[in-house]
Formats: sequence, C-alpha cells, structure tokens
Amino acid sequence: MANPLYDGLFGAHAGKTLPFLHLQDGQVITYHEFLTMAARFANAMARLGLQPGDRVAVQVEKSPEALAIYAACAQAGLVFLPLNTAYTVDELSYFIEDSGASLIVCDGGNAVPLGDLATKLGAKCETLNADGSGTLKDLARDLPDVFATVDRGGDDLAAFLYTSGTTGRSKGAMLTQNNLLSNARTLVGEWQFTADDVLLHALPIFHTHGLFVATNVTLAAGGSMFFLPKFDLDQIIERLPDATTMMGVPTFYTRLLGDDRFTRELAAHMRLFVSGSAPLLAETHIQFEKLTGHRILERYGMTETNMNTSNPYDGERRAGTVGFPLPGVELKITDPESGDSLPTGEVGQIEVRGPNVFKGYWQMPDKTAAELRQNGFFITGDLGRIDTEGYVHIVGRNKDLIISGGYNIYPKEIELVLDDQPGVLESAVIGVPHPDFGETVVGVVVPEPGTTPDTEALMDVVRHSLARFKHPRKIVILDELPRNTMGKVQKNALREKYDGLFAP
Ligand code: MCA
Ligand code: AMP
Repeated sequence: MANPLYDGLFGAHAGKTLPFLHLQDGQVITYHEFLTMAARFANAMARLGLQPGDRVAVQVEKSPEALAIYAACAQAGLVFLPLNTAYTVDELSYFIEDSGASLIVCDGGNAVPLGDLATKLGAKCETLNADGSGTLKDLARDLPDVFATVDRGGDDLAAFLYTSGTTGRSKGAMLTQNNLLSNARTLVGEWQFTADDVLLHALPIFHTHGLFVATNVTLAAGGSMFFLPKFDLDQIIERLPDATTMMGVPTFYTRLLGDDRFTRELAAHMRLFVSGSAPLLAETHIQFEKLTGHRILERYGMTETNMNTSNPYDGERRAGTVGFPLPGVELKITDPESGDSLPTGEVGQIEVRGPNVFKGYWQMPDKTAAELRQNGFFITGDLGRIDTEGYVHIVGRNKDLIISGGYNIYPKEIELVLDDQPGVLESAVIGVPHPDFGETVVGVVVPEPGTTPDTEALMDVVRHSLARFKHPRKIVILDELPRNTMGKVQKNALREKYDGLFAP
C-alpha cells in the first residue's frame, strides 16, 4: 500500500499535535486537526462517487479548508485542479469543461452559474465559502475523520494547473506525485527548512508558488505557516516578528521596501526571504540588502516544471540571476532554431529535464510534442545564459507573455476579446514596466477606417470576460501597428513607445 505524495507530505504527520497553520485571528490548526479535516473531505468526495484519477476543480478563497481539499485529493487519489479566484465564469467554463472535472467546488456566490454548468457537463457542484462553511463542509461534517489512503504510484497524476498559451487557449499541465514530492524534498534540502521554520504565507494557493513551493516545502519539513488570506502589508508587518521565512513575488518586496515600518530590526531575526515567479530587479535585491542586511534568495520555476534553479543558501546569492540548476535538474541553453546546445555565455532558449518536469498537457499531444522533447527536455520559452561561474541569467522570453505582480497574462487572450469589438480593426497587447506590478498590460487598438472606438466600452467588455489582473491598465488608439517586412507586428517597437507610460 503506497501513495508517495500523501505519505510523504501529509501521512508522515499523522497524530501530531504540533501547529501546522497559524491563522489571522490567532487560531492554530495542528497537523492532526488538519489531517482529520482532510480525511472528512476525502470521505465526502468518495460519497459523491468520485473515483481515483477524477479531476476536482476548485475555485475558492484561501482557507484551511481549501488547503485540506488538496490533501484530501492526494489521499483519495484524485487530481487537484485549483483555479484563480479572479477568473470570471466565462474563463472557468473552459477549464472545467476541458479538464472533464467530476466535481466543482466553488464559493457560494458562484453556486448558480457553476451549478448550471455542472449539470450541463454531468459533474457535481459543491460549495465552500471563505469562512469554511458550505455544502461540502456540511457533507463532510458527519463523516469519519479517517480515510483509507488510496494506492497511487509516483507517476500517477496529482494535479492539473492551467497555464495559458500563445494561441490564447489554456493548457492543463499534468503534474505527477513524483514531480511535486521530488521538488519539495529538493527545496527543503537546498533552503535548509526544518520543523522549526514558520513560513509567512501570503501567496494565493491556486498556483505553483503558494501551493507547491511554499506549502509543500513546509509540509515536507514538518514546519508551520502563518496562513494569511492575501498579501496585506499591515498583517505582514505584524506577523514578521514570529516568522522565520517568507516567500513572495517581487511585488511583495518592493511594497515592503516602500513601507517605513519595515526596518532592519523587524527583519533581523529572519532566516530566509525567497523571491520568484517574476524577475526581481537587481536594484530591489540591493536595496533590500542595504536596508535589512538580508540577501533575497531568487529562484526560477514554471507551472510545468516546479522549481528549476535557485541561488545558493550558503554561497553567494547574486542579484539579477536565478542561481544554479537544482540537484537532479539538468539545464541547457539551446539555439531556438536548431535546438543545439550553445557555448557558455551565449544567449539562447532555456531547456530543462529532471524529475520535476511534468507529464505533458492534458489532451494536447501536439502542444506537448512541441514543447516537451522525446529526450525529456522541456523548452521553457525563457531566454537565458549561463555565466562562467554557472549562474543562470534570464534575459528575456521567447514567448509572448506578460507577468504582472507574479500573474501570467497571455496577450493573445486579450487581443481576441478586443479584436471582436465593433470599430476595432486589430489590436496588440503589450507589457510595459510598472512600479508596483513589475509589468502591466497596455492595449493598443487600431480603429476601422472612419470610426473612433469608445475605450470605456472596450474596457467594459474586457471586464465582463476576463479576470481583473488581465485588464489593460490603459487602452491607446493608434492608426496602424508597426510591422516588419514579413508583416509581423513589432511588439518591441510598441513596448519602446509606451515604455514610460507608468513611470513613477
Ligand atoms: C491584483 N490585481 C492585479 C494583480 N493582483 N492586477 C494586476 N496584476 C496583479 N498581480 C488587481 C486587483 O484586481 C485590484 O484591482 C487591484 O489590482 C488591487 O487588488 P488587491 O486585492 O488589493 O491585490 P493586490 O494586493 O494589489 O495584489 C497584488 C499581489 C497579488 C499581492 C502582488 O497579485 C499576488 O499575490 N500575486 C502573487 C501571484 C502568484 O502567486 N504568482 C505565482 C504564480 P482594482 O484596482 O480594480 O481594485 S506560479 C509561478 O509563476 C511560477 C511557477 C513560479 O516560478 O513561482
Ligand atoms: P508560470 O506560467 O506561472 O509557471 O510562470 C513561469 C514563468 O515565470 C517562467 O517561464 C518565467 O518566465 C517566469 N519566472 C519565474 N521565476 C522567475 C524569475 N525568478 N525570474 C524571471 N522570470 C521568472
């Protein structure tokens, strides 16, 4: 009988009365309490008829119960599919339908549209609200607080995480038990996590960073977390004295640096600050060290691969780099045209291989074949180089992607919405520097001859169909888009033109 993910991360703590989650209201949830809550959810899902391998789509606010559904899925051999709480019902419909989810767990506020969708698709729909109440909790309440862990192999699927594509169609990245477990264990070793660590957790739990990096590492080490609903400066400042580590996107660090209450004294006792999901500006790294004496440890990962590289815990954490490949991860720089490896120092596409690399995109064999080579190397779409000392530098992207506050935004998705509107001949969506989010979205719209599009009306349509974080912070009108001789839109020229739009 075995289930590597459940046994390794959760089962290992059975019966422990040590704290796992410290909540904002002062409540503490022990490992034992958490695991019994998860077992009840596993029983509830079994009662709903779910079978190992079924997908469970979850769009709920961050709460201990939400995290317990992840544990319950691992224990019951179900595939956990967390979804950004900002997604609109339009966006959700695609993920739910594409994944063939058997169960949708959503906030009570979405019960009607998602219940209708579930009925249409032959799925079940249950609710779980931010305060932990809901129909799933009601069902779980009276069920046993133990559950016979379902047998699974390391190669079985544990989670689907959707990641957008350059064509505008999202892809479900299939992650196995071993992908998650091996990476968590590697990071515990590399970052020297122990049961004494208390992680300040202010990230969302529907993405790799907050769920697999922060949470799995804490679980694998047997530590605990301050489990905050979201990033809130007041809360961070208040909890920091009792934490030992924090993980965040660069916006966390720039916001902390902008707050007078964040001082050297406040951070003095901290063991480690980790940054990732987006480039940390070297100037932020340096400013942070000047203020606190701590060097932020920057690492690099992807939904498809978990973490690939990290700056060293003990050696020099070098600003503007993402450090070295993690143990067990091979990383090479290749020529985007030929796929051949390039000499040290040259810029090319980053490819990675290792136990962390996903199994492929759900029901998309062509897309999988285009990005995941037969020999196991995954083409990340990032451009980088390795310097003579082995540090990996990310210098750009070979994919049309904007990263705003750590959230990925694929321009094509927004362009498709804009292009569909009356009076719009075509559009180009670009990312420009932003002091808070790192990058932000600008929509460039070319009107049909003789028309003047109403930018407010365009924003209304975008608001209805896409999550808030994807909305252009500005729409500008241009007579025509710059193109090269092949007719391809030159987004670089647009980025240069609007570079200073949000300059502080
Ligand atoms: C919120 N808003 C955003 C973003 N977040 N707009 C653009 N980009 C964003 N990232 C909008 C809200 O809808 C709202 O709109 C306004 O901005 C402020 O909302 P609020 O709730 O106050 O949010 P916030 O505090 O400003 O949020 C910023 C944040 C948050 C704390 C940086 O976005 C965040 O937690 N980001 C982390 C994302 C993450 O976990 N990424 C990991 C992906 P309005 O102004 O209209 O009210 S995993 C990954 O990338 C890989 C694998 C890796 O390597 O980790
Ligand atoms: P996601 O699709 O959310 O998995 O985002 C993965 C992408 O985030 C990578 O392909 C990189 O482009 C970017 N990324 C993650 N960590 C870093 C980092 N430390 N520096 C630069 N880019 C990063």
